[in-house]
Amino acid sequence: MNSFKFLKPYRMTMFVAIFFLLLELVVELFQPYILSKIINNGIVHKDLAYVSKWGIIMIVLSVVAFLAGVLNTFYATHVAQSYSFVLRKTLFEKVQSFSFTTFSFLPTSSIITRLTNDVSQLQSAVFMSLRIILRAPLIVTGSVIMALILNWKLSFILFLILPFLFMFLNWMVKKGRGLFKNVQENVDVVNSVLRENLVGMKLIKAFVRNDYENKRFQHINKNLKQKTSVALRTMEITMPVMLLFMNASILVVLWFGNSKVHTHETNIGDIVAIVNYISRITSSFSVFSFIISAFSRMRASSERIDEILTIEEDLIEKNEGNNLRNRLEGKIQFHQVSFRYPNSDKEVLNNISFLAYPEQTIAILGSTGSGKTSLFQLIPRLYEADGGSILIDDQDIRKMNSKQLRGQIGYVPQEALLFTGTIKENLLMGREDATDEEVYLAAKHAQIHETILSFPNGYESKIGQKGVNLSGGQKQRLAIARAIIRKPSILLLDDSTSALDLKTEASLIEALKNYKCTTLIITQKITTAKNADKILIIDEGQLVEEGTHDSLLNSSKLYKAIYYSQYGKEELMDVKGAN
Ligand code: TTP
Ligand code: MG
Repeated sequence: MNSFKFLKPYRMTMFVAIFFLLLELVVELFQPYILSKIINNGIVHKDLAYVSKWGIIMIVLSVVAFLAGVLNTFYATHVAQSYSFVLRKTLFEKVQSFSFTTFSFLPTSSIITRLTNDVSQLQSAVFMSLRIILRAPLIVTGSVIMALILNWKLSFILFLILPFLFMFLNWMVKKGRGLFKNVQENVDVVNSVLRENLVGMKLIKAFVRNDYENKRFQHINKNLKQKTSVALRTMEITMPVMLLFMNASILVVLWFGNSKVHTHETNIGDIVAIVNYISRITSSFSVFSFIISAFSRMRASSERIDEILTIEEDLIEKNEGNNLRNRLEGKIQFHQVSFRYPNSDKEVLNNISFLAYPEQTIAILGSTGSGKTSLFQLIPRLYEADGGSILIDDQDIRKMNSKQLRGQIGYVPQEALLFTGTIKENLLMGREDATDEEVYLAAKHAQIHETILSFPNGYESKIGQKGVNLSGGQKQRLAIARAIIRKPSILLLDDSTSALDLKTEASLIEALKNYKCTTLIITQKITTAKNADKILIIDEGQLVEEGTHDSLLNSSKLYKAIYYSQYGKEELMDVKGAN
C-alpha cells in the first residue's frame, strides 16, 4: 500500500513506541503469574513475608507498566500526527499536478474527503496500531504462552478455541472493508451536496429552493447514517461471539480445575492465574471488534488515498518539452482542431482553423454553448486537442513546456475568480516579482486603479466577507489587471468586458495596445468586435464566418442579424451610409 510508505522516516520513533508497548505488555503478563505464586506459596502456606515481598514487586511493576503506557502514547501520537501531516502535504501537491482531464474523473468533493476524512482515518489507524491494535494480539499470544507455561493441562482448551476465533475474525475484516468503503463513498456524496449548497446559497434562496435542498440533504444524510449503522452494527457481532467462546473456556477450566484440585493434580493459584489470563484474552478480544472496524476503515481509506497517489502525472502537467527562451511573438495558428471533453462523447470543437498574427486583435462571437470557452482552454493547454494542431510562433504547443507557455499567456476566464487575500496579492498572482509601480500601471490600464484607491485600505484591502465586496465589473477588471501585469505575449479575454460600460471598455481596449500582445476577445457585443482585426463567428463548435467588421457586414447574414439586433435598423443604415 502506497500510502503507508510515508511512515518510513518515523521508523525509529515507531520502534521506540513499540518498545514501550512491549515493556508494558511483559509487565502485565507477568502479573497473574506472580499472583499464582503469591497464592500457592504465600497465602496457602500463610507466609506473610512472601506475600508482602511479592506484593511490593507487583506494585512496582504496575507503576512501570503505567509509565511505559504513557511514553508509548507520547511517541505513537508523534508518529501519527507527523504521518498525516506529510500525507496531506503530498496529496495536496499531487492534486496540484492534476490536469483537467484527471479532475473530470475525480470530483472535487471526493478529493476533499480524501484529503481530510480519509487522512484522519489513516492517522487514527496508525495511532491505534501503535497503541491498541498491536497490544491486543500480543496480549492474546502472551497470555496463551504464559498460561501454557503455568499449567498446560488446564490451558489446553485455548488451543481448541483460538483457531476458530481467528477464522471468524478474518472473515469479519473482509466483510468490514466493503461496508466501510461504502460509508466513505457516502461521506463523499454528503460533502458534494454540502459544497454545492454553500456555493450556490444565493441561488437557492432566490429560487426559494430551501425546502427542496433540505429534503435532498436529509435524504443523503440518512443514507450515510444507515450505511454507517449497518457497518458498525455488523462489527458489533464480533464481541458477543468472542465473549461466548471465552466464557465457555473459563467454565471448562473451572470444571476440570475443580476435579484436579480435589485429586491434588493442580492447585488453586494456577486456576486463579489461568482464569485471569483468559479474562485478559477476553478483554483484548473485546477490543477486536473495534480493531476490525478501524482496520476495515483503514483499508478502505488507504485504497482511496492510493488511488490519488498512483494517478500518473498527466503529460501536459509534466512540464517537459522545449524550453521557451524568448518572449513569444504571439502568432497563433489553429489547424483543423477538434476537441471533446474527456468524459463526454460530444464533439465540442470541430475542424477549426484560423490564423492570428502577432499583435492582432481577434474577436470571437458565437451563441452560448457554441464552444468559445473550450477553444480558449486549449491555448494554455488546460486541455489537449484531440485532432489537428495548434501552433504558436509556428511551433506545435504540444512540444512546448506547458508551464513556460502558460507563463506567457494572460488568461482572463469567463468567471472572474479572485482568491482570499488583499487586492494587491491577487494582482501579484499574475507576476510575483512585479514592483508596486507595475501593479499600479496594470490596474490603471485595466481601468480599476481609481476604484481601488477609493477603498479604505487601497491596494491592501482584503477581498471578501471581511473586506471590500466587489461588483461583477470590478472583479472583471481586477482579473484583467492580473492577466496583463505579466506582460503576456497572448491575452485571452473570455467575455471579460461584459459588465463594463461602453466608455470604460473603450478606454480599456485602447490601453491594451500598450502591451503589444496578440489579443483574443470572446464577446457578445458588436462594439467590442467592431474594431478587431478579424472576427470569428463560432456556431456549434464550427467556425462559420471569418472576416473584418466591414466584410462580414456585407457577406454574412448571421453577423448582420447580430448587428441588427444590437443596433436597430436605422443605425444600421446610418453606419452603412457613413461607410
Ligand atoms: P463552452 O465552450 O463553455 O461554450 P461557450 O463558451 O461558447 O458558451 P458561453 O457563451 O455560454 O460561455 O461550452 C461548449 C460545450 O462544452 C457545452 O456543451 C458545454 C461543454 N463543456 C464541458 O463539457 N465542460 C467544460 O468544462 C466546459 C467549459 C464546457
Ligand atoms: Mg464561455
